Amino acid sequence: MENIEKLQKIIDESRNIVFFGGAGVSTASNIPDFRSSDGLFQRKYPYPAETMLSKDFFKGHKEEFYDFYVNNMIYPDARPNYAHSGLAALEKKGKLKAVITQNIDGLHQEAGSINVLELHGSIHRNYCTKCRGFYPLDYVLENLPVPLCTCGGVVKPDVVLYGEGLDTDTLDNALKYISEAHTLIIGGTSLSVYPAASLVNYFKGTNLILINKESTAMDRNAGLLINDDIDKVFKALKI
Ligand code: CNA
Repeated sequence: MENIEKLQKIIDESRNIVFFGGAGVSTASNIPDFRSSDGLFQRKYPYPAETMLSKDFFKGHKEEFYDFYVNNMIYPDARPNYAHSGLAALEKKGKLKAVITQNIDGLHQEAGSINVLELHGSIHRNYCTKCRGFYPLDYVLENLPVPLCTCGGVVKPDVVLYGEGLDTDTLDNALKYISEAHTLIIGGTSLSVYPAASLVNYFKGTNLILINKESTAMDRNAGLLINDDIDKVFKALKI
């Protein structure tokens, strides 16, 4: 309980908070992460998950890609949890300036967050690889095994696949928010996917808070380290 009180005090006193998060933010919404003991990387498939979610695999095995992607990355029934709604409430109060996420599930926006920087894209945006026509998630789900555009081109999720680069404007924007933040809350991320994870090194503010179930490479830099469920932590806060 002592840690929650410390976190509450920091949040109460901060006016420029930035959140940097990952898949662990959504596990309480029943979306598995990659690296936990019950995460996606533990499941058995013909190829490793990183291969099946790569740019080259999409190019050469579209049907297998979509089968894996839809069955493992899309959870249409998932709803935001206390972490998502707490962060949205902090933004509404003017305390939180940005949510920077590696997640692609859109749950921060569903909870009401406005300034969400999606480093790895979103399952909710899909574009034709030929004419750049836009398609929502429903179109993809209704047009399997491989969704095609009306022009005949293949529709691709606006998700950063392994082997693809991140959007430079989103990266620059994220870097700006982190380097100007007074308080950085890092949560639900193994901090092992680059270049996204390296962004947290640009923080030069006062309070570095880390909320994660397992240890990470940043643990020793954290002013406040909470090894717990981020959903539970936000549920206990008064926002
Ligand atoms: P990861 O490498 O799977 O790490 C997740 C981390 O969260 C682990 O260290 C866990 O210990 C921790 N964790 C899990 N549940 C909780 C919880 N309830 N409270 C606190 N900590 C928890 O995931 P990262 O995000 O670090 O890796 C980046 C990948 C994962 C990105 O490319 C994402 O696109 C990708 N991903 C996203 C989603 C999603 O959008 N919801 C789901 C699965 C994977």
